[in-house]
Amino acid sequence: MPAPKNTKAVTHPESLKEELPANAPEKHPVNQGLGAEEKVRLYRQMVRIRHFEQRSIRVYQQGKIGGFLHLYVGQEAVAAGTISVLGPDDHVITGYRDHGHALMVGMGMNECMAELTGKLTGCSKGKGGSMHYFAPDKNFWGGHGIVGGQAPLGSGIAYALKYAGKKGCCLCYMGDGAVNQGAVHEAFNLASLWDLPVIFIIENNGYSMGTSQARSSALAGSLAQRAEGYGMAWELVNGHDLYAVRAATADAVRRAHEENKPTVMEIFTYRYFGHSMADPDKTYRQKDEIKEYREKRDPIILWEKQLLQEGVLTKEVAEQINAEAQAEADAAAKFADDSPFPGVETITQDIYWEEDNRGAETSGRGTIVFG
Ligand SMILES: Cc1ncc(C[n+]2csc(CCOP(=O)(O)OP(=O)(O)O)c2C)c(N)n1
Ligand SMILES: [Mg+2]
Repeated sequence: MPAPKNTKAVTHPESLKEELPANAPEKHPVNQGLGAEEKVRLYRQMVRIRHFEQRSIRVYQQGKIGGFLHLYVGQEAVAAGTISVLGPDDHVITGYRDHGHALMVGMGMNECMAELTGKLTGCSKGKGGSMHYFAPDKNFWGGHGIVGGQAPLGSGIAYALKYAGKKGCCLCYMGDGAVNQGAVHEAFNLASLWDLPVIFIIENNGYSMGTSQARSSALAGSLAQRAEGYGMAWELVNGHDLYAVRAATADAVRRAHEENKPTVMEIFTYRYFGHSMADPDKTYRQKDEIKEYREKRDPIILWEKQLLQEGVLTKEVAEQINAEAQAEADAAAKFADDSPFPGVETITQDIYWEEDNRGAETSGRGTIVFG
């Protein structure tokens, strides 16, 4: 059967040009307060994500990664912009396209690369792979393979924060396809009903695997607008503009911290590679569309231009940051190569907490997490 025509797919980039409000996000207090060093740090963080991803492609091609590999290239400003405004009691949970978030919360390239290759030194001891990065010590709760499955968990984390009396929130990321899952709507409902400090972030990259948003989602205006049905605040955000992402996130975090209210943010972004490395990406979108994003809307190029213009970055420093990130990713690939696989005796470990901690008190474990 021939691949269905995908003529409506380009409505996604068009919506960016025409519909997003130009509200001078660079003037938002969260951006006005950014020093030169922090701006360059954000650049470095996005560049590190990109080099990590590009290096992981080679590792995959060398046959060292079993299972899926979902790349974040093109979406870097979403993780960088949102996570960079968080405080110590704010938490993060996401789906399987999780490498960018993991590096942003402070996980190291070594533990992430080793996890991709199933090594014992990986963040999940080599048992989770690409889709299951975890770092509870960094308030990072995965890494989930079931589309939309993280939405009820994100609401649960927000519930726990409120219950524990913390002034914190949970950023709960999902794709544009995930918003059609029943579990997401159950999570929306309870988040609003119980006034939970959760921020649902739809990373709208225009596609769910090989299906464009136009072919999969019924909507009045936008995916985020569905929040209206639940009485929740919502916002559309240009995901190629770091200032815009930070400004919108800061508003949502304030709403969560001060009012215990949820928000739905729909951030328009784009992935340059296929859904996963198993997706040859030849049938459902035009090469020109990818080219246009790479050339005109690349979040890293745009941020670099911005910083050059502001005089806080030079071409030489940008090149040095790129070279360092590449070297760091190379070193991580070597670290993964040199690390051992988990032994067969570990196969029954880390399945159930209670099994690994027999006799230990299981009630009140939330206090360990949030205490
Ligand atoms: C419940 C469930 N249904 C189907 C799948 C298979 N699947 C994996 S990713 C995906 C597409 C999701 O797309 P989107 O939510 O837009 O996220 P993106 O991959 O673009 O980040 C599907 C259908 C799954 N993992 N879980
Ligand atoms: Mg998508």
